Amino acid sequence: MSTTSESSGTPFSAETYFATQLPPPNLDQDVSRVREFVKRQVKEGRRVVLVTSGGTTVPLELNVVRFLDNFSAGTRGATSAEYFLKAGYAVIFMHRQFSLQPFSRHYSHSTHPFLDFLDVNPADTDGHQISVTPVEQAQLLNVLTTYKKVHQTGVLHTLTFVTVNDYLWLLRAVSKELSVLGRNALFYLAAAVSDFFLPRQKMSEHKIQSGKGSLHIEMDQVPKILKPLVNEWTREGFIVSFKLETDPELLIPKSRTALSRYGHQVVIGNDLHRRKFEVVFVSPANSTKPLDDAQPSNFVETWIRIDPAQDPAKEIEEDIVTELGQRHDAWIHALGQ
Ligand code: PAZ
Repeated sequence: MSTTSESSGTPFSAETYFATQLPPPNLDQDVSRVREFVKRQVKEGRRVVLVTSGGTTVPLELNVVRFLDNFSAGTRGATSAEYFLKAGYAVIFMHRQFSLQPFSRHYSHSTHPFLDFLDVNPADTDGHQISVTPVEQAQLLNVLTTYKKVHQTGVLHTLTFVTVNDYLWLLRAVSKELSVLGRNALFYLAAAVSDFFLPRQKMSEHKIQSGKGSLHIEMDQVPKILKPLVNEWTREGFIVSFKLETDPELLIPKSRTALSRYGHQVVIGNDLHRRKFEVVFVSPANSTKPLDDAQPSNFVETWIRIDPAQDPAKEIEEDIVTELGQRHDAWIHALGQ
């Protein structure tokens, strides 16, 4: 693998990153479709939420055979997108290719494969009539009806990424497009984005060969993208980021640090093993004061919990989206004064 001095030691700034790493090939096309979508939503008076979802890969070779990945299945993003649609938002769903998507997530090939509940009508000797197993009918009808309605009204737009590089370029471009919405834009950044990457200048062109003993790879830090998102790309949008930790002790301190560093509105902290039934909203206690993350009184924490034993069908994203809808409302009205 070749090395350059581009990044040794000093982390990439967002500016250096975009000056040295190549955009994904479909970027212009993706952006013009987003522009059309946003234009229509503005005309029809809807709020728009950008939901990012799923994990990013970090390729190790230019002709990529191997890559690093993470655990995210995209459940949080896909589920939340459905509740945002229900709450009247138009949704730009920016997700990792092949991760879960709104509506089809109910029929994931690994947890609920649809072939298992389709039957060939026994009276149909040609085998041309397919029916849905009775126990599945009510839910399928419900999901299908909402799905069709969402597509007819044109309130869901889907974009895909694979690598962390695709993600960063898309996020920057889409957030600039959303800036025309001002305070009516909401950013819900639930994707699990790699903190480290291999700049293309350091990548091997071809498949890394074995036979030379162990493999040592030094990765660079992915630039902290929330800062330019808040300060440059989209000024008035309501920005919600997620913080995932595995040590519960770190959840609140790290969420506070993110808020004071980037100056956005909410960090939703979640523990890897408890994320499906417990999250914490961390936000500034007083939005006009500069935040010092060493001062707990500068922050407010609000826990949202559900009890799966009481109601197995309940999804925590429903409560997350309700809470955010109210906060976004308050944000719009506070800025309007
Ligand atoms: O995709 P999923 O439902 O399996 O997991 C969701 C999540 C834990 C990735 C998300 O809630 C989150 O915390 N995203 C941000 C992760 C981070 O970069 O800290």
